[in-house]
Amino acid sequence: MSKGNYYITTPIYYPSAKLHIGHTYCTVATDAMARYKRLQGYNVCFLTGTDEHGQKIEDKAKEAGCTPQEYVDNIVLGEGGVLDLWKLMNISNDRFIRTTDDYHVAAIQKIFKKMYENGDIYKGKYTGKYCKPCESFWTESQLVDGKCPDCGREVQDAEEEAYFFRLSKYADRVQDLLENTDFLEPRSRVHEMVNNFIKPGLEDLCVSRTSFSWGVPVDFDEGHVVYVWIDALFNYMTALGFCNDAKEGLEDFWPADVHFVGKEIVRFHAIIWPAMLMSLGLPLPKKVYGHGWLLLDGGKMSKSKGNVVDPYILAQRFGVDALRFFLLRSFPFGSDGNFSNELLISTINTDLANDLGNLVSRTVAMAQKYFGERLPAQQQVNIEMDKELVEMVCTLRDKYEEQMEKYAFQNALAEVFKVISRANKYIDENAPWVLAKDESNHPRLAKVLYNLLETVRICAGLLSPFMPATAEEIAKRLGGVRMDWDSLEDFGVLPVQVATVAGDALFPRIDMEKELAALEELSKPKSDIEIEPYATEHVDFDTFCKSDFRAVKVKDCQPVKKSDKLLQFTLDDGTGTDRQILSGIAKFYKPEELIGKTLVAITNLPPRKMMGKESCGMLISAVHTEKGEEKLHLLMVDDAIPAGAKLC
Ligand code: ME8
Repeated sequence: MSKGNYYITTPIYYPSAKLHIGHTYCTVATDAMARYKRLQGYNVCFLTGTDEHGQKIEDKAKEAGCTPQEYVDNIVLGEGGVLDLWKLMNISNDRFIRTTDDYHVAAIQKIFKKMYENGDIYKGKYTGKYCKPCESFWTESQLVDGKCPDCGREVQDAEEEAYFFRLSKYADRVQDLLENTDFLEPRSRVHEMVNNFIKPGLEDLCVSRTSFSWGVPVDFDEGHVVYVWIDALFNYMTALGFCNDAKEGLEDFWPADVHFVGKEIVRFHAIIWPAMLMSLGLPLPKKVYGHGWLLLDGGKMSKSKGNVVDPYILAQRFGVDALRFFLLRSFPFGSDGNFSNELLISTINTDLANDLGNLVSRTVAMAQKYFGERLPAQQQVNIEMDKELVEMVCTLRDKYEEQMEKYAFQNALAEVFKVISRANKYIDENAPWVLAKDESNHPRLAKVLYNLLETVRICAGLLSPFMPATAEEIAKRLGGVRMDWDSLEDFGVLPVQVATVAGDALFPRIDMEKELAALEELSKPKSDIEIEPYATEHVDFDTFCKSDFRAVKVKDCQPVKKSDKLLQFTLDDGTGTDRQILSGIAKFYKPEELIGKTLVAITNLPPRKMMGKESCGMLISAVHTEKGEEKLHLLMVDDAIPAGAKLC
């Protein structure tokens, strides 16, 4: 019987670049919590997704020479993208939302209109500062040394007609919510919100933009797109069918039990989100938990700083469960933690190879060696020296639960590992190898091994939210035993004649020095010159032949107004009619250098609009990175080749 419904969410990620270990951290934590709640018997809905609108994405797509939709599709669905990463990390989300999903876009338009109609959104003029990377507006007084208070980067002046949300109207209610309830945790984040944002005076929030178009259009005022945070925050409800019929579950799962969010986005979740829900008269989520950051060399990981850690490499070298475990075992969830390869390897060696791995292999190996496949039925009853271990195991589930309910993953795991250490000590105290020598001690030996196997069962069950594949493997080695929640409080669930199955070491010990050297080698660029990885997927010959490559001669080349990336080419393609192609290569060439050159173009791509101009094809260039800098050379061919010659 279900204990009830439980709704948990991660932030939805910006697919502006590949995700790194910092993003993985939050998703793994949410997954562990979701699995724990399922283990307890709740009917869980775990939502994650991607937040795909905004200027940052529009800019990135332009840079990459594709549409924003193509750009996000590649990062979300492409090889090594967001979905692949969550699959690799064994993330058990029940739903995945993309803010470009039609149902979400239509729902956001309805929500925006509702707030406009109830008077909480009004039209005004926006003047202030805008941080492009964070997609955040700031007032002068909120800046720190004139820079963005979140990321410390330069901000730009911005002025435009815009819609505003009456955030100020909800200041008192939000302050009361934060100060007088457990809505926001850890508690330290409450003081930060109240002192830094509410007490200085909460201003109305600018909630539409006209300077870019990659967003949800305001359907009653052309040219405006909805501010990306409004679009993003409501994902938690549209994914359950709020303002749409495509999804369902609102009645079962709203209000959410908890939103896990990184500390820099607590402001959006603990002030703006409840205020908007209040405006619509909707129930508030029960909790927002602001976790800390994984730091590298004391700073936040970011693509622009070049200090991101690749979860694919770590998972491939150390295993998915080891990586999941490390993330939640090593850092208190509510605070920042310093990531290092040394810490990762030493955690795996100490906790997983030495403590857990050893306990499992020694216990199973001894059971097999002394008794074969099954323990004998004849076993001594527990004696005084078993008491401490058995008591620790019997009370473990409660202690673990107490910590898990506080999202104190590190402490919950510490409780389990106290028991694992105690069990290893119990082996030494009882010296089964000595008991084995004398047949009359075999009932005692069987009891010792039973106690150990039962300890392993309960520990593995409680570790299952963190290391699901490992827990499953351990269950197999204990003869496919039960590890449901009720059974994790009961010592003695294993059948007396438990059947064991031998296997390889769960976590082989890692040679720290060798591994650090290997990781160092992997992180070095191979040479000054880096080339794109080769495609691994074959393209069939007929498909390839459909691409129409032609020699084209540059008749004219001009910069495109308001774009520092695009050049506009007028080309002779041998047909007698000029062909226009736009190419994002202004950084690499001056227009006049190219006039008269013979280039190669693919000519049968569908025409595309860029900066309002049509582009009919694409020029082919060679690209590589040199000393970290992107280089590009247009493919130029012999001028003797006539315009229109087909390349095949
Ligand atoms: O903020 N350590 O998306 P995002 C820990 N789209 N957590 C980290 C981290 C690190 N080094 N780096 C990033 C957004 N994160 C919005 C959310 S929700 C309605 C919209 C966490 O992809 C970060 O703190 O920039 C945030 O919680 C999450 O990854 C997504 O970040």
